[in-house]
Amino acid sequence: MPDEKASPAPSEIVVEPAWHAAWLPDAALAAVGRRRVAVVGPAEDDVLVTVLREAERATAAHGGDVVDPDGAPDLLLDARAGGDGFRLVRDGGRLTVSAPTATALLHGWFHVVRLGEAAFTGPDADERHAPAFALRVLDHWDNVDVHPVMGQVERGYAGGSIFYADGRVRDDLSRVTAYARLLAATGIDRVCINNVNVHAREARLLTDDLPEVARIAAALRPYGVRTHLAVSFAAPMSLGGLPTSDPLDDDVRAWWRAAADQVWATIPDFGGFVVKADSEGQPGPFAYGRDHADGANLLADAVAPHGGVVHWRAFVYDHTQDWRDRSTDRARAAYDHFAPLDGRFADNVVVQVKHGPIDFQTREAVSPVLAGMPATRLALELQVTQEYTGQQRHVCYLAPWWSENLGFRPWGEGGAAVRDVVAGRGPGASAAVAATGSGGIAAVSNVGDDVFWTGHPLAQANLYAFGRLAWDPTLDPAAVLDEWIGLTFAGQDGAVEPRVREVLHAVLDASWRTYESYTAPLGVGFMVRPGHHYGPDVDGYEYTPWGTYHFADRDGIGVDRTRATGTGFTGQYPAPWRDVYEDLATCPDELLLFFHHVPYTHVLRSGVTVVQHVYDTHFAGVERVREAIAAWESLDGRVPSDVDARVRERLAEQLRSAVEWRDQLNTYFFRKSGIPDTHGRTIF
Ligand code: GCV
Repeated sequence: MPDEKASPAPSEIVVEPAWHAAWLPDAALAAVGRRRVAVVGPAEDDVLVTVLREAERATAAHGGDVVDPDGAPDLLLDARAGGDGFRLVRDGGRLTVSAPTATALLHGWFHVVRLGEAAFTGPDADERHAPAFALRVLDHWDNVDVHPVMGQVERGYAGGSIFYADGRVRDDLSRVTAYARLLAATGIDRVCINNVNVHAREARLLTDDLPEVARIAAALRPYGVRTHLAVSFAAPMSLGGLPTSDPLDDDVRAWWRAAADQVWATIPDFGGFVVKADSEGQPGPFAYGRDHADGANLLADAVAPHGGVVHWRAFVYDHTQDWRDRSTDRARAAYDHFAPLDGRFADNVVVQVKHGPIDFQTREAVSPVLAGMPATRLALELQVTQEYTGQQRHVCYLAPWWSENLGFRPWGEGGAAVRDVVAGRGPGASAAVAATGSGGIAAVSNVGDDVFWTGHPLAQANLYAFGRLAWDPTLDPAAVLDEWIGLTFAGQDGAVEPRVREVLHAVLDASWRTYESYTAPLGVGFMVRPGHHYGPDVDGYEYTPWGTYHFADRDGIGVDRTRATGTGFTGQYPAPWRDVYEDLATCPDELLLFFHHVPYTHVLRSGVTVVQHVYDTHFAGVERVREAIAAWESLDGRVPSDVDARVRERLAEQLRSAVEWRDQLNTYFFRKSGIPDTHGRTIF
C-alpha cells in the first residue's frame, strides 16, 4: 500500500505550462501510477499503444512500473476479450480490465483512474461497463475563417479554435490530441470538427481540404475519437458546379457518393456528416419542394457503403416570422416538420433534436419530437457551450438540467424516459431503431484555445459531466461533480482537500437554479440581448422576426400554447403531459409562462403571485451569487493561483451581471404591472 500523505501545499500542485490539465493532472493518476501495470493486446493498434503510453506516463510519475503480464501486475489491461464495453474484475489485490477493443480498454483505464485507490482496495468484484448510447458526439461550431459576426468559434466563450487559426488547420495539433485524451477519459468518442453553419471556406473541408481534415483525424485517433464533418446541403452546387442540389437529381446523388468515397479513401475511420438544413439561412431540400427525409436519405445513401452515419438536425423553424402573427409558434416547428416523416429516414440517419423546442434555454419544456418518432433514430442535442446560460462568465453547472431532460418521461410515471428513447428503447420503437441502439446524444462543445480550455475554469465541469452522462445518463449530477473535483483538484498524493471539495460543491451544485432565478422567469425564456445573447433585455426579441416572444403587457405575461385558446403546442405531447401542460392547475410552475399567458396576480402552486415570484427569485438569486463568492474566497490559497485568479475575475462579472438582471427584470415588471414588492425592497 502506498503511504498516506497529507495534501500538498498549493505551491506543489502542478499546472501544465501550455494549457491547464483539466481533469487529468498527473496527480489524478497517482493511485494507478503507483502500481505494477501490464498491457496486452494487438501491438499494432494505435489506441493500444496509447494505453501503454498512458501506463508508462502514470507509473513514471508516481513510482510504479510497467511489467510483463507474467510479472504479477496489480493491474492487467487486456484488449483481447469479447463482449461490449469493458469488464473489471477485482480478485484479491489484483485488478484485471479486459475489453474487445483497444478503445474500450482505454475507457476502462480511465475508469480505473477515476476510481483512484478504491479501484485496488475495494471488495472483490466482477463488473461489466458499457456506454448507454452507441453514439456520443461533441459538435464544434468552429469556423476555419474568423466569421465577421460570429468569430472563430460561433457561440464560443473560450478564445479561438483548437483546430484552426489564420484561416487554416493549425500546424501543431498536439492540443487536439490532448483534447481527445480528456474526451476519452469521459467516454466521448466522436467529434464534429466544424460549424453546422457551413460558410464558403468551411464547405471546402469536404473536398480540397481533406488532407488537412485527415491530419485532425490523426490527432484525435490515438484516443479512439472519430472525426465527423458538418457539410452544406448546397455543396453539389458550391463545390461541384452542378446547377442544382435537388436530392432526387441523379447527378446530385452521384456527386455525394463520389464525395463520400473520397472522404473514406482519405480517412478510413471517418464517422459521418452533420447537417443543418433549411434553418437560419442554411440551404436545404425545401428549395426543391422536397422534404427532410429526401434530404437526409440522399446523404445516407452516399455514406452507407462506408458504414457512415448522417446526423440531420431537427432545428428547423421560420426565423422570418411576423411578431404580429400570434398563430405561428416556433415551439411547434420541429414536430410539425419532422413527426410526419417518421419511418421514412434511412437506418443510418440520426435525427438530432435539441432538448427543448425553442433553443437551449435555461428552462424550457422537453421537445415533443423525442416522443413522436418511434420509427426514427433520434439523438438528444444539448449545449455545453453556455450561449444562454452565462457564456462561461457565470458559474452554471448544467448537469442537473441535462439530467432532468434525460430522465423526462414523455408517457408519464412508469413510462420510458428520453434516455431510453435515444437508446432505441422507446415505446413502439421500430426493429431498426431498436437494433441500432438509436441515435444517442450530441452536444455543442464549450472548448477553445483558452489556457483553461473553457474560459471559466469551473465550466470544465460541464464538459466532463456531458461525457459522463453520455456514458451513463442515470448518474447523479452531484456524484459526477464529485468525480470531476476529485480528479481536477487532486493533490500530489491523488487526494483532494475536504474544504476544496466542499466549496466546489457549494459553488456549483445548485448554480443552474441560481442562474435561472435571476434571469428569465418561469420558463418564458430569452429576454437576452439580441445577437450575442449575454445580459438582460426583456423586450430585446419581442418585436423581431425570431419567434421568441413573451407577450408581456400591463396585465400579464406568457405564451398561450394550449389547444383551447393558444397555438395548440400542448397537443404535440402524448398523455399525460398534453393535459398536464394544458391545464393551469396542473402545469408545473417552472414552465408556467412557457405554456400559459397569465395575469401578474396569478397565484403559483408555490403560493405566491407571478410578479412576486419574479421579485423574490431575482433578489434571492443575487444573494446566492454573493454566497458563492464568499465560499470561493474562503478557499484562500487552497487552489492553484492561476485558477483562483480566473475564477475570482469571472465571479465578479457574474455578480455585476446578476445585479443588472435583477434590477432590469424587477423594474420592468414593476413598471408594467404597477404592483409593488410585498417586502418593500428597492426596485428602480
Ligand atoms: C450554429 C442558435 C444559435 C446559433 C446556432 C443555432 C443552431 O440559434 O444562436 O448560433 O447556429 O442555434 O443550433 O444551429
